[in-house]
Amino acid sequence: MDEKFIIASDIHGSAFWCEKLLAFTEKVQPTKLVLLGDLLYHGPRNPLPVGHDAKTVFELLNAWKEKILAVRGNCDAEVDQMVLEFPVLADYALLNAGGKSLYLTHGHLTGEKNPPALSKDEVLLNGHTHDPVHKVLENGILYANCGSVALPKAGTPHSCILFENGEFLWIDLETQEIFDRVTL
Ligand SMILES: [Mn+2]
Repeated sequence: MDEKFIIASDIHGSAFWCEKLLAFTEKVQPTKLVLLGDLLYHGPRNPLPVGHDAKTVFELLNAWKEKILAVRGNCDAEVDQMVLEFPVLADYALLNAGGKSLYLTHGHLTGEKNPPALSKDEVLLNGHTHDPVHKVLENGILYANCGSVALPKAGTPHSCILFENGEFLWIDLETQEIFDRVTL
């Protein structure tokens, strides 16, 4: 089982934090870089993130287009697809990871409080809340949130998930250290 995935979300146009994510991606060389939405815009509810530069972010991401699997966030618009060279407008995607099926979606359509109908060998993956957590939901499925690359919820690290050897590892993008983990 040597497949590796990086799962990240909510870059919100920060070139500074996008570069941190891509430096980690360069080091890990994953099979896929999964992006769970909110790529280029900060959105009216958020402050401007450090290093906000949407044009640089789309150029940085386009350099990784062959590796990227992306879904749409609530801040992502049709015009973004005109500059991004990989599909970004799907509401969800499925990815097989070590015999489990990952249901990938941003979180504003289906999430922890209104999960899609999934079976026990599926995992619900979200961004959107900027809160890096995992828990087993009432319906028995594992819910995991990769947190935000650029605008983490107060007290949480700038983060992404690394899937490796059947585990989700939460990575602090400032230090590249693991701060949480769960076995699938
Ligand atoms: Mn969002």
